[in-house]
Amino acid sequence: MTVETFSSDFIARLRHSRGVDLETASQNDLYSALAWTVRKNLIDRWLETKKTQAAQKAKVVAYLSAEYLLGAQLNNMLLASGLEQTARDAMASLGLDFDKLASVEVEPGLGNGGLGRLAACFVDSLATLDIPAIGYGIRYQHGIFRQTFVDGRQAEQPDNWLELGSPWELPHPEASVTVRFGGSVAHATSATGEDVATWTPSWEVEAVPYNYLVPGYGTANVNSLRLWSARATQSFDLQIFNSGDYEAAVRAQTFAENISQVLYPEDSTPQGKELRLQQQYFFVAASLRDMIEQVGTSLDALRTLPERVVFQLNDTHPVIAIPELMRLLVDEYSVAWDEAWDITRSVFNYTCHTLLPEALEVWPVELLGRLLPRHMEIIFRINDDFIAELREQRPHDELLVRRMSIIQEQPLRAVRMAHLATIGSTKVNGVAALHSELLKDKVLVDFSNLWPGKFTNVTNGVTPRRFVKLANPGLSSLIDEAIGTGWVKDLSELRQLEPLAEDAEFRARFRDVKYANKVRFAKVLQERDGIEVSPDAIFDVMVKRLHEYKRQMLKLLHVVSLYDRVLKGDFDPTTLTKRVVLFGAKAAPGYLMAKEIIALINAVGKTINSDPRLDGRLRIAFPANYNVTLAEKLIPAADVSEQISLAGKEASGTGNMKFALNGALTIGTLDGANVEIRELVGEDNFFLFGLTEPEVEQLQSAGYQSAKYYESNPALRGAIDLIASGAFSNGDRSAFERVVSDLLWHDRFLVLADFESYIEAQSTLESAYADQDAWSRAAVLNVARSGFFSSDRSIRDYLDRIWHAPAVPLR
Ligand code: 9GP
Repeated sequence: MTVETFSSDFIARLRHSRGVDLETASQNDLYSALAWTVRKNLIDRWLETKKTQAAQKAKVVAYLSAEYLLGAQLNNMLLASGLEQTARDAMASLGLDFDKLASVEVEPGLGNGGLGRLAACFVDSLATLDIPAIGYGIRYQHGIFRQTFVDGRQAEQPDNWLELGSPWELPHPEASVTVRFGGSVAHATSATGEDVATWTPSWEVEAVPYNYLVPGYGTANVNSLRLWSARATQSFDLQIFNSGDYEAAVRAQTFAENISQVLYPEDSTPQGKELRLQQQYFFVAASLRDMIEQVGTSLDALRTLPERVVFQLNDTHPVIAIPELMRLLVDEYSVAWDEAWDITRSVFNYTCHTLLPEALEVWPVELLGRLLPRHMEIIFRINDDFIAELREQRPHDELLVRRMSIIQEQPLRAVRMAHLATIGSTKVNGVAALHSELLKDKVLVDFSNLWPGKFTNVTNGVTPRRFVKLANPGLSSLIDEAIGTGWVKDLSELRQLEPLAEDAEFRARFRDVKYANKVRFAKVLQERDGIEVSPDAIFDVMVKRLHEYKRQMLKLLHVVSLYDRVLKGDFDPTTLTKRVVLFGAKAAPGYLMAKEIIALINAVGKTINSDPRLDGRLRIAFPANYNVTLAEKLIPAADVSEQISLAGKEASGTGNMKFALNGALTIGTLDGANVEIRELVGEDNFFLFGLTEPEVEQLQSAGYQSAKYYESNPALRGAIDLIASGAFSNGDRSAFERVVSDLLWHDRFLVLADFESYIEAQSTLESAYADQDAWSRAAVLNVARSGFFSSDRSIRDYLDRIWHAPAVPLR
């Protein structure tokens, strides 16, 4: 496509679809026309992909995920279509500023954090590897909330990403699927003596599919992401409306459409919980129906399901799909129970993303039975069959039966979704080597004893397209020049950079790129948040969801202890290594302690940033509303990546991978994928500290007392006392009392136990940073040795170990 044809397509779009011309167009008109022009170049490929895959009856990977944290679309689409320069030149030829137009896009934030971003990386890699795949999810009207700070405290604003429409989606209301809820089940016996269940639901909702293009990189293949939006089946009840009760007439509509209103509604209230279960069933029911219709609903076709589709369950959120498929097969298509169960178990696989017991979902039997009565019956039957088999294999072990049952009896009768997922799947995987081991040895140990072959590991990965090629053009060009461009599709090629770590000139150029990225980020931060940071400081970065196990508190105590020592005259502030500690974190709206920690970080930042004694040598920068767009600017600028969760708590982490790939050095514990990062980049190029997982376990079972660490470590005591003294709250000693007393008397995540070791690692890091050339060498080695963390490699592992779905390249 030439610049001229791009420009004329763009103008035509503007006129014909937006009804404006260049003179009258708003920024949104221009952005939309630009997006449409780019999309046009992918549509033929998309249609061709669908046709080819259908003609070959190819096995499809159906990724079921309640979250996709996509990030901005325009640049990625341009990269995939190879039209970046054309689009830029075309806009310039029309007197338009491409970057300004691109900044109009509001990123679809349809995920909370790592899990949703992983799903987005995976669909990118599936498309790049030519694997027939479809991502199924929910088109939330409001994605993750927009975070603001009011007096340093988090406030949540709705995310109106669809306010001006999205040019990237293709709605297909004609392909809507009806999803039913509630009601009751009747049973009869068939002529052959089989139980026949008839579910009479009490309400229903329409699931409207919206397709998003997922173009592969360096291939013609374009896959789909299909997100479902809820719509009332009858927009209002005409009879009620005519009778004048307008409110009642629209109530049903609002009720139904609530389902796809908000990502993860607050689930601390019973109403919120129910809505979340509705969301889960809503999208999996629509997705299964959609998939089955593609395969065919005759008995013969249904029997081929295992050869035609594999469903990957992204965490427990979509696990209700297992009883749903059983219901479809048994109740709707009259497949015998045992055969249906064989089919079901062979098409599902489950990825577990956590080690925190509270993150493994359980649904009260009462709630699930009320919302999905037939599914509850099916779950009971699956459980009965499973327990009968278990009793045969492990007689006289009723404790084991109780532990493994899908139904927990205490403290509330509830369905353990992780057990249902494990029993109903062919393979269960963790997301990093350590995590998969802990899953086998602890979280699901009874199941791994019973079925050792069922458990496997697939270490997470990230897409190099978005997180290196697009986010870090400076580094990308340097790599291209050194080793060619093949790395973008085969990240293991980065290994070829290794010898260049010994090349002083290359190191200097690498350093220049990092510095330029820091300058670029400083500008972004100034414009976006009015925060000033100096590119001459170490950029010490901790960005991730705010959770106690991730230990933002540990990072903060490090800062406070430095400050405390300056206040006490322990050392001369001019000897401090210049450092900006950058935080980015959202707290779940109902997670009060996390919100307290955010307030404390901001309070500490406010005090130290304005203290002339520090002369700007130690600063905290905490931009609100950390999102994918900001990550793409921040990660390439980072010097230090903080991955400091308590060992045994972070399943994997994926930020850690993005930082290493962009040449930041990690300071971290032996947790999640840090273990593999350190192994690969080399222990000299990683700052390790902290207890190991077995040590954590030992300390906790011996009776951990955090106060002992407070008593025995003066630097730690100084930091905690300074917070407690009201130094960061205008003398108000009660302001952060909860945080302080929690650290002293509970400290579930052993912040105090790891403090000393963390401070030591930080001072090793500072000495290392002082030798900039040696630091650059380590940074180059981090890049060169992190190719393993490509999501392309993760997807290949899924294909080899779990999915066995061949690639279908387009001609
Ligand atoms: O907490 C994990 C994180 O460690 C991991 O990188 C990510 C993707 O696998 O999943 C997160 N888990 C969840 O968000 C909920 O289980």
